[in-house]
Amino acid sequence: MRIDVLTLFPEMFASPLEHSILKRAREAGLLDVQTTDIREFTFDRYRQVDDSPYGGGPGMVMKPEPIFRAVEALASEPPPPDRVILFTPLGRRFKQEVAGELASCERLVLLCGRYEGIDERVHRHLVTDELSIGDYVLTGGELPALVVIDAVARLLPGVLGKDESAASETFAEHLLEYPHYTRPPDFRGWTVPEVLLSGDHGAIARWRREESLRRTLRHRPDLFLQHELTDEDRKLLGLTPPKTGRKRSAGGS
Ligand code: 4GX
Repeated sequence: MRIDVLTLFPEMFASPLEHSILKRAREAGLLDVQTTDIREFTFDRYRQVDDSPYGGGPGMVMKPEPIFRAVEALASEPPPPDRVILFTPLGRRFKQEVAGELASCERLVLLCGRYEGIDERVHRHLVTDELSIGDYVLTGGELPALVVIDAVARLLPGVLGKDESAASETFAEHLLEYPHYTRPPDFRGWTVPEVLLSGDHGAIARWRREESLRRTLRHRPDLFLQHELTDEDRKLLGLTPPKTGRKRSAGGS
C-alpha cells in the first residue's frame, strides 16, 4: 500500500515510521509512506500557505491553491489514489471497521490541516473522506494521520507475524482482550490465576473468553451490545439460550 501524507510538518512523521512494526513493514516493501510538504507547492515570494478568513474573525485559514496543486501532482503518478482523506473534528469517527476498509485500498492521500481550518473548497471539491479520531481538539491533522497509518498498516497482509495477528481478532469481534500474565507466578504476593498454570488448554480458552466478555460488558457496554453472543458465550455468562420455535407458556412451569 502507498500512503501520501500532505503536511506543513513532514518531520513529525520520521520517528514513528522508523520504529518497530511500521519500520519493518516499510523495509519489507508492504507499506510505502511518502510525506510532501504543502509549502513546496507555493509559488509566491513568501511561500504563504494560510491567509485571514473572508468575513473577518480570529485565526488563519489554509489557502486552497497549494493543497490542490499538491494533491494533483501526487494523483498524476499511478496508481490513482482511492481516497483523499482530511482529518477534522467533524469527520466520521475513525474506528476499527474504517481501518479495515482503508486497508483494502491500494493508495491513500492523507491531508493534515493546521490553523482554524481549510478553505471550504478543499472539503467540497478535493477531499473524498473526512475522518475524526475522537472528540478532542488537536493542533493539527498530523497525529490523526499517524494513528490511521498505524492502525491500517497492522492490517496489511504480512505485516504482523502469525502470533501477533491472532490477538487482533477479539477487537474485530467487538470484544476487549483478556488479561495477560507472564513470569514470575508470584510477584509481590500477587499471583497468576491458577487456571493459566494448569496446562488445561480447554479450561484456559474458556476462562479467557469469559474474561473478555465480562470486561467488555463492564468497561465498554457499547461494544458489548455490538458483539454477537455465541451459544458458548451465553453458557459462560450463565445466560439461558433463547428458545426457538416455542412460545413461553403463561404462568406455566
Ligand atoms: N480528529 N484537529 C485538524 C485543523 C483543521 C480544522 C478544520 C481541517 C479542518 C482532529 C481530531 C482535530 C484539529 C485536526 C483541527 N483542519 N482531527 N485541525 N480530533 O482535532 O481528527
